[in-house]
Amino acid sequence: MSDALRALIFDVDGTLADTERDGHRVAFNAAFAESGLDWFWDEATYGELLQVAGGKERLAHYARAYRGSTQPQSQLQNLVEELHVSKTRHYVRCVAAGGVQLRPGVARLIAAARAEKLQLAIATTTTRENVIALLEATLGAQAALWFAVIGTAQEVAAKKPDPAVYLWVLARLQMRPGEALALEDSRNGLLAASGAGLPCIVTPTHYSAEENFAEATMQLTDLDHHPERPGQPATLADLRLWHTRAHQKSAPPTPR
Ligand code: XBP
Ligand code: MG
Repeated sequence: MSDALRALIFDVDGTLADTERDGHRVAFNAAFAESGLDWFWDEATYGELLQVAGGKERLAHYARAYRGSTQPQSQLQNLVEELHVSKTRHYVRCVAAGGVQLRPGVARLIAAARAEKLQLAIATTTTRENVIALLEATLGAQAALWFAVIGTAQEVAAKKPDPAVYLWVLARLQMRPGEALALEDSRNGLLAASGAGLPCIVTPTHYSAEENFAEATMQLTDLDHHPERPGQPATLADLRLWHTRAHQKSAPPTPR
C-alpha cells in the first residue's frame, strides 16, 4: 500500500520565486560596492557561481577561483561573513519592497494545500531572514506561520546537494519520505530531495534549464503549465497522482 501525500516541501530560491538574477545577485553586487570592492557579478558569471549552493560558500569560491585570493582561511571567512551580512540586508530590503514575485501557480497550490489540510514546509540553503521576508511580502504578514517546518542554512551546515536539510525537515514533520513531495528548481536541489528519499517535482528557471533532471518525478515549465495538458495548470490532484506514481515506481515488485 502506498503512503498518502501529507506534506509539500518547497525549496525557496528558484522554486517559490525566481530570486537569483534580480534579487540575490543584485544584493551581492550592492554589498561589494558598499565594501569598496571592485567585484561585480554579471548575469553569466552568476549562472556559473550558482553551481555552488549557499551565499557564503559562493563568496569564498569566487574569491579563490575567480580573484586568485591567497588570504588565510580565517581572514577570508571574516570578509565573507561581513559581505554576507550586508548582502542579506540588501536582499531583505529588496524583497520587502516587492522586488520579487512568486512563480506562477505557487500561491494557488499553497492555498489548495492549506484548504486540504496538507502540511507545508520549506527546505532551503538560503538564510532564514530571506525566507520570512519573501513569505511575508508575497503571501501576507502571517504566511510564515502556515509552514509547519522551515529548514534553512541556519539549521544544517551541509548545503544542497547534501540531503541534510530535507532529512531535518522530515524529522521535524515526523514523516517518512514517502509521505511528502518536494518541489525544486535545480539539480542541486533535486539531488538533495532524492538523496533524502523524497519524490520531487522540478520547475527549472532559466539558470537551471539545461541541467539534468533525470531523477525528477515530474518536470514542468512552471506550476501553471501541466506537462501533458497544454494550457492547463497543475492541480493538487495532479501532484497527488504524481506522488502516488513515484511511490509505486520505487516500491519493490509484489511477489506472486
Ligand atoms: C539557494 C542558494 C542560496 C541563494 C543565496 O539554493 O544557493 O545560496 O543563492 O542565499 P537552493 P544566501 O534554492 O537550492 O536552496 O546568500 O542566504 O545563502
Ligand atoms: Mg532552488
